[in-house]
Amino acid sequence: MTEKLFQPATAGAIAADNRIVMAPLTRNRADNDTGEVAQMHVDYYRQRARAGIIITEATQVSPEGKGYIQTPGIHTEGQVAAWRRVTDAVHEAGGKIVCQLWHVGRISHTSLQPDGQQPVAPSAVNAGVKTFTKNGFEPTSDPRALDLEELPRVVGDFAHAADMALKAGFDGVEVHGANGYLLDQFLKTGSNQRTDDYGGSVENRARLLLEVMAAVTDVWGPGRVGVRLSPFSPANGISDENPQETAEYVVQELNRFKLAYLHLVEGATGGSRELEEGQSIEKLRALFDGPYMANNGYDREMAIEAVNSGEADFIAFGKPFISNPDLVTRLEKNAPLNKGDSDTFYGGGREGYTDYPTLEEASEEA
Ligand code: 8OZ
Repeated sequence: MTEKLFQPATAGAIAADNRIVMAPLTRNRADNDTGEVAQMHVDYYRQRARAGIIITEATQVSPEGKGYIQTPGIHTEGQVAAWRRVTDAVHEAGGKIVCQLWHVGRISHTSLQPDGQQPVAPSAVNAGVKTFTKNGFEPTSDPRALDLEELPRVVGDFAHAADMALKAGFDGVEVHGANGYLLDQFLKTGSNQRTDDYGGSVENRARLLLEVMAAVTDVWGPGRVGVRLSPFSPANGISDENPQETAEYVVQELNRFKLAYLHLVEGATGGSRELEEGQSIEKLRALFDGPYMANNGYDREMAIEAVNSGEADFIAFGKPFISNPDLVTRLEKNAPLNKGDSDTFYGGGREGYTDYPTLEEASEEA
């Protein structure tokens, strides 16, 4: 019998051939000056088109939203034309692809910002982490707090990027509300010390995210917008006094947008799945009306079980998709997986990017 994981399903208006999703993966191979993707990106995503849905690597919505070298953007005509080649290739191969819309907030460096300005954040509090610049790993620069009057412009940047993603031929967009970037910085108490309508209560801390969701769903309509959150992750220096309460409020509010899916990083991003007392993914999932996409450390068995039991509708795999272009086939056949080389995860060229063998290629070599 074919497990449910390998059967078609819909994420809102997005019809997927199976429930295996390629998670968003930052790979730092775009042109650093233009933020455009290249031919190797076309090949990389095409190779992975058997995923039910591909979520692109995090893609900045504006020059200010950039926080690492060589990450792509989706705010210029050139970037749209470059991404169009990717979406065409994935569609020709029978796949679906959504663009992850990203603003890094304080996780940046002056050398990556327009005119060498300070990165922006809810409050002028350094995350105390590192980012990668042309000089390698460097501490994040001290951010400045966004003025209240600037927030509509930030929402507008997300709306503009959403519109550009539509023009680039994507099947939808995912708002990056996770991992300690701008929208998460607003959500969580450790990074948000504002005393205006965007800080303090959970209603206020969630306001920017919800305004962004409203603006982006206005562009795309129902069933084409997803959101990724990491309620319990300490990624990028994030902390919250009551993460369960924060997430419960947000998830309930998200129901009004008729989203394609809710995507949660379960536990610490790329790390432990363990939660603390009082923290519950099941409770969050139960509060959400639409499809649920689970992520973080799933293997084949866990994924099959989570989908069979109805705990999750989709499972997003990250690292396994880096080293296994044909991950869906390998999971179907319960075949062994290639190991990934972490030295080539971030930056570089085709090595460790488009040269991992499929099962078929591996057997030809043998
Ligand atoms: C790894 C390195 C740089 C950025 C995330 C966009 O964690 C990222 C990211 C991951 O969401």
